Amino acid sequence: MTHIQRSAAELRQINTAHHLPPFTDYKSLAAEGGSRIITKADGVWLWDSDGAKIIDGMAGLWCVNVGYGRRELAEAAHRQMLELPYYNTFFKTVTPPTVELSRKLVELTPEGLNHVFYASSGSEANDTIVRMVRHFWNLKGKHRKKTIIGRKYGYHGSTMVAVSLCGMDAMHGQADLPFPGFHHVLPPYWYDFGGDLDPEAFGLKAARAIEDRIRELGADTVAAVIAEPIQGAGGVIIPPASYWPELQRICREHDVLLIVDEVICGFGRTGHWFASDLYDIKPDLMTLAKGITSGYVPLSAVMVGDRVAETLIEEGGEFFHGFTYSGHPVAAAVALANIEILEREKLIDRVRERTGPYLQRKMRETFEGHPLVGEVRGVGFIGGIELVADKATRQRFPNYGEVGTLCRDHCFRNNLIMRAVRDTMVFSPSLTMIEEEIDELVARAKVAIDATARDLGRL
Ligand code: PXG
Repeated sequence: MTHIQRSAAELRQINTAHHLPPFTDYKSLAAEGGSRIITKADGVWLWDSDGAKIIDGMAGLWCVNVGYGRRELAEAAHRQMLELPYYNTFFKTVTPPTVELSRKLVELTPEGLNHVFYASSGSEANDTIVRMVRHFWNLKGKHRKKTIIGRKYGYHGSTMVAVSLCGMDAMHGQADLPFPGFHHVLPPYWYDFGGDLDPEAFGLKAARAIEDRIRELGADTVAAVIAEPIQGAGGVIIPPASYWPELQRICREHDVLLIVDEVICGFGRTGHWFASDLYDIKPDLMTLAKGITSGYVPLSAVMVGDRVAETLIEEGGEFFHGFTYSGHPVAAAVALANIEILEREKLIDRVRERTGPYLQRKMRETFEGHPLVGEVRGVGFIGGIELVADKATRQRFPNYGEVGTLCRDHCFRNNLIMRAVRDTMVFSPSLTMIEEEIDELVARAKVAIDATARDLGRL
């Protein structure tokens, strides 16, 4: 150990004094006594500095797909660091693990995605895509094709361009964003926006909101649509079956590129390698991060479809874009070892065929009749639970978001990690979670949701 051993109280005090963590209200965190200190992890379990054992219902931040404590990943990093800890891919050089990973990603991702551009985070990958898309249409002589359309509650990262892609008003407000040329339309969120329509009719309506915007702006000015197959950070918004076929038709008809952000959905989250496999999506560009290394080291990738790649290669000249760590050999070695685990242990098949249906069934059985719960939805190892004032009318509580936070705090106190997105409780555990652990996850969620209902006088 190279770092000094300190007491938890001391760590908390220093942290509060000097660290500005992401998405945090600093004053209220300090008032609450600072951050909880996570000290170790194994499988789907975390431990904090008080020795509490916590079940992780979120796989970190939707990323630790193969679970914690994998020696193989540590060893892959260790081996690569000793052999070649770093070399760049800028000036006509590359490293073997990076080459191997490119081949593997092309093999795993949907047909037609045959090239990879590397970065270190989902945000950087999405920034890269915007640069690439603009370059592409410029090369095609369509200099007016610049606008990108996303959806409300879409999440694509935190850099200036990634925030512009996001449909998050609070994020926009703090930074005078989005930049011009970034639009956001109705998400396929039947529960909040479906009104009297049945889900399939609403799915068509949501897809056509994109078409309406394309028509309004003129297809000759719209470069691309960006969408998560299932909106994760926006509240696990699962589109009706009618949505994706219609959205793909619209992109094709108006000659608008389709960017599919698989940062959360990729690498098995839905019980398929990619949600594009589940929904039969043929993207022009695809964003990968998180599960690509199960979060053990930072890595992201842009999968580039043949249409864009061929133009960049044949007509593009030098692409003036890249990061010091694009194609980092240690990250690539860890990604390869991670993919090997997913394949060897058949974790994705297990989620699709056995543990995913078990998790979804348990959640439904436990919560569908609950007085506070309006809907339980999910696929594979991702899902959401809607907390509502009135189940029949889908009426929200006043101060939308407060009840979710209340419930999230009950989870936290009960040694369960579940995220609240507004008043939707979301779960996304490691793909390694087995039935006994699922039972524990659901039991603790029940304690938290019951406690929330009691606070509100509903139980
Ligand atoms: N796209 C999607 C779909 C994401 O979910 C990003 C891009 C950005 O990736 P980076 O690596 O730049 O963070 C994400 C990230 C949350 C939460 O609280 C979700 C994310 C990140 C942090 C918190 O749900 N998703």
